Amino acid sequence: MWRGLWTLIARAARGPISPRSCTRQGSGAPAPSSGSTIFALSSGQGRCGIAVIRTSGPSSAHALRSLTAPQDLPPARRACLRQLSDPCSGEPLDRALVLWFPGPQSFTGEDCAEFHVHGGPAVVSGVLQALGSVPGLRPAEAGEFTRRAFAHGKLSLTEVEGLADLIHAETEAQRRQALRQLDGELGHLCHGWAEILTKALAHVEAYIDFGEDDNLEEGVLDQATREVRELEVALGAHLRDARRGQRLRSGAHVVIAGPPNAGKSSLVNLLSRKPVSIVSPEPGTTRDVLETPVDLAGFPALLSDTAGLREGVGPVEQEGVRRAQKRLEQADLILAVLDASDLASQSSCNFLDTVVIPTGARSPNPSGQRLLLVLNKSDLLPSNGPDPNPDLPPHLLLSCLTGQGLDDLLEALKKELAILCGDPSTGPPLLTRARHQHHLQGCLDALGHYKQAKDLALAAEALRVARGHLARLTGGGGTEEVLDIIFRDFCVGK
Ligand SMILES: Nc1nc2c(ncn2[C@@H]2O[C@H](COP(=O)(O)OP(=O)(O)O)[C@@H](O)[C@H]2O)c(=O)[nH]1
Ligand SMILES: [Mg+2]
Repeated sequence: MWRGLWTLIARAARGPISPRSCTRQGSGAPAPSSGSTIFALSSGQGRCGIAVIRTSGPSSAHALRSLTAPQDLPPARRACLRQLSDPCSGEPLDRALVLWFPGPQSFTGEDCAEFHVHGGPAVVSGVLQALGSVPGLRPAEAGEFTRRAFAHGKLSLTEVEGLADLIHAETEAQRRQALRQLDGELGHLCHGWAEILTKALAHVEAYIDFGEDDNLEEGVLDQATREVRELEVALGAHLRDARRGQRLRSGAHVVIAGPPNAGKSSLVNLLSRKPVSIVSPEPGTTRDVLETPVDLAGFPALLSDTAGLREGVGPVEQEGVRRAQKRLEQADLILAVLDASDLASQSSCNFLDTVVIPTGARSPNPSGQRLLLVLNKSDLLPSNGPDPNPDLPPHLLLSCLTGQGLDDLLEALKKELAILCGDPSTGPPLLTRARHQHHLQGCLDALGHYKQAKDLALAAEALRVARGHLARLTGGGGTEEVLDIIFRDFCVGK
């Protein structure tokens, strides 16, 4: 290969993204406020066995010495039992474990100290007050520890988002996804893509500078175009999956629908394990859409109970039916409920014809709306007989009254939700935020401009724009505004 090409690769790499360095430099973050040392309670509020208070900044060592005088600093990263006392009055505060993390080997990259104190409110407030009296220390703002970690290149932006998601994770699937993102999987993927773009850019620039030169290896430009095309395919596949990651982060929309009295509200209460909806033998009880967040077989879901779908009712119930239909259109997964002992009724047949059959039970389309058909009140059917409804689309038998069939339903829901949300244990890294989707789409659009570019200068510029989007996804060149939005998710002490 032409020797000068590597020089060009190096030159291209000095552009807006440096594939390896941008995760570790967090160039968009504010410079860590030099001089100030922050402190906060990092464990939850309220009475507890042990509470963790930590500091970060250059005065951490001084703070640790002041509260544990006359003893000196403990060895780095080793827990030591120390008497804590107020540096001004000498008043004993607690006997606590203390830890000393000299920078840069700490969470924030700065000197850090941790005080593992007894969790009573008086102990915690006494230690916080004592820290406040040490010169150079001030209380931390929400998310400030993480922001400093980002500013010192300890975490990339996608890892910061993973950490925020981990703190807020409520279901097993959310926890798995957040941990993967915290481990930097999405960031690594973006860096791999950025490296491909850097190489393609170097090839194009080589052609601009030395196109006429006989020494330039043949097909340099073709190779760049081939790489861009492959990247387009990879980005396109990820973007098609983008809704999955967002569902995993904010919950899939699961809408329970069916004719009146089929047991929809009973099913909502059974799945959410709380009395969300009124259950009554009187048809038309539920009118407004009732929504409740639930953990469904380890996946987050927003479960909606809706009015029974029927015609010829009064204006209030009619409005309920209209709202139910609207919610059905927005559903990721429809749980269609019918009364197994009343399948021949007009309302059951209508529901089958207008909702179940058109949507297609267990639709094979992985990105479209999904549907599970549930025949409730199986306890009213003759026991141990053959399935009384072999002609219906695939369905599950359930009794909300006895709980029979619930395990099978949860298993089916797990499969459906794994398709809708992506499997965080095995699948490719997911795009969990609109921000990720925006930058990948921007990158893809720029690659489109590359292909259409009439001259090589424009083509090179398109590659630089594409690379800029990948850089911003992981935090290089991020604006203050974006960073503020992301760090707002954190609590004080994180
Ligand atoms: N036998 C039997 N009755 C049920 C079952 N599920 C619900 N019901 C009853 O059916 C009636 C209507 O239930 P509800 O949940 O309010 O139905 P909705 O109108 O579809 O929301 C109530 O009297 C429930 O107690 C079931 O599995 N078996
Ligand atoms: Mg109801």
